[in-house]
Amino acid sequence: MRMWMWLWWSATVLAGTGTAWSATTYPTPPLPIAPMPSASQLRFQQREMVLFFHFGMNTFTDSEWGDGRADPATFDPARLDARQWMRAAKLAGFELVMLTVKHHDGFCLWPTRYSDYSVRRSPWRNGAGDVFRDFVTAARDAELDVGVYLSPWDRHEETYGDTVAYNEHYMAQLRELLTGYGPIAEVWLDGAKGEDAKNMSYMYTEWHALIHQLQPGANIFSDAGPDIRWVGNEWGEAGPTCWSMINASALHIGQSGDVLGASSTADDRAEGAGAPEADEEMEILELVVSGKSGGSSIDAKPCIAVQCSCCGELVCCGYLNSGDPRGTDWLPAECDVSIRPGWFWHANESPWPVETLLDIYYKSTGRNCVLLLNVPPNSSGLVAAEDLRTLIEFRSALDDIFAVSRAAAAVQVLASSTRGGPARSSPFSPSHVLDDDPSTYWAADEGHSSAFLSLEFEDQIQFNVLKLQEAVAFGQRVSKYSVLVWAEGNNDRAEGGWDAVCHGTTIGYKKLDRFRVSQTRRVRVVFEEARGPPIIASVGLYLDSWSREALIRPGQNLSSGTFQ
Ligand code: FUL
Repeated sequence: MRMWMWLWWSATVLAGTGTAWSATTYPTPPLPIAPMPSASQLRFQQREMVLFFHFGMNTFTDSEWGDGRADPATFDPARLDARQWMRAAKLAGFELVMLTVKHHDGFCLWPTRYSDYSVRRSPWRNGAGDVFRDFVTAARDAELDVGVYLSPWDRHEETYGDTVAYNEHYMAQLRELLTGYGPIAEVWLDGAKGEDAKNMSYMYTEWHALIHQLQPGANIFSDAGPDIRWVGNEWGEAGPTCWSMINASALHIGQSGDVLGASSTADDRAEGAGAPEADEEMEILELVVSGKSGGSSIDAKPCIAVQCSCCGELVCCGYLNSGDPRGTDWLPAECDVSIRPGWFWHANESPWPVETLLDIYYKSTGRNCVLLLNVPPNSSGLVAAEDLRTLIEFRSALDDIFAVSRAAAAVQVLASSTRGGPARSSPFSPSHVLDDDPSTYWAADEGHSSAFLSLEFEDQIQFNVLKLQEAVAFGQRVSKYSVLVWAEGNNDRAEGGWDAVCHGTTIGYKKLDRFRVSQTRRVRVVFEEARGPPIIASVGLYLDSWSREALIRPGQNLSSGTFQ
């Protein structure tokens, strides 16, 4: 090709359709802002929900914290069928299931060589059974990943209290579980122990190293990571501001009272972590879990409740709960909560209504966290029929709300700026927020920490839920945004104008905001503040007819009635 023809061709293509880039001009992806998630942490957040099974001696003794003295003969789940548990998990749309193989009472659901207090001494299958083996086999058959909860606090084991001996014991049990049952995706290290527990130190550094050595793909949960952090309460609620970053060195396992964060000063928190400004710190209450959790002193973990400056709702606001925009560690939070008042099955308890589960979902998965929902099998060894019904209804509600995004009908997506612009030809074009591909995204141009996206529709659309997702592989960025809808001109307002329906702080992997039903042809999300140019993977608009208006709390300061 002659030189002039080549120049003409490249000028036409690059300026015209813009779909062809030469190797030297193709725009690079933006630089990430540290800290960044690991591959297994990203995978963890993409699951969005995990199903927890609390099952053990407590199931038969009607207790929550067994004292380790119940007779092994008491454990006899006549109809135990882990395949039924997995059917429940599949029907409800879970991908990861986790079992309490040893709770605080020390009774082991697998025939461990290191304790005489296990299924081996029970009448169940004449002592030849292994609940964890059944669990893992059924999970693999159902193509579900497996997690394991092994309580550090052990009220039966006689070495408990002797630091060297008990750490050897605990690590020997970890080895059995992590080498004998195939891949394990999550290991749950519960920080809970009673006030009467013998004093001793857990060798966390060695535990963590051993787990990662034996199961490199596993995420380790504890109050303080190293891969997943606790959210700071057991009713499944993250803070309305929730960063995946935190300073892990400020967290202390088992001392969850550290809700304000040891390393941050009050000024730091007011500025960044979503804590209220000093003059708004009007209502600081000690919240004791009631209703949703076990109801005994075990769950009376304190949380500082404050009135949200955005929506007026009383919200939990602690360091674990909110994370830290200046945190040096990527440690996304997991929100544990039970479908019933107790963690273990009790004949006189029933599951929460589906509206409550939905509310929990919005406040956990919808606030940049993973929901860890506990469904305790009963003393026959099956998921109770009413729990199964609730799970199925929960799934129907989620499918009903989120199956169709009204945003998909947008005829145009405009952005204030686009990396590698102009928008239409950039690989980071705003239209990527509407595709279902989490690996594509819109990136605002370099230097633009505030930016906006506008979705334009041919016909009026109705919605009351907004979904935003950042491409968190590049670090979590947005710290303040508003959602505006266009109101057409009318008698009061000839020209029409933008109305705010919702103000938010952080976004992260997934943020869901609920508000009163809006009807409009134009929706604008204004990213007001961020740690760098916003990078948005997805925007969705949905109509939720399940959430009850009754869940709206008093004190809202937006005319349109934000209630998230
Ligand atoms: C707590 C434990 O004390 C409860 O019994 C339950 O296992 C819950 C998930 O963690 O800390």
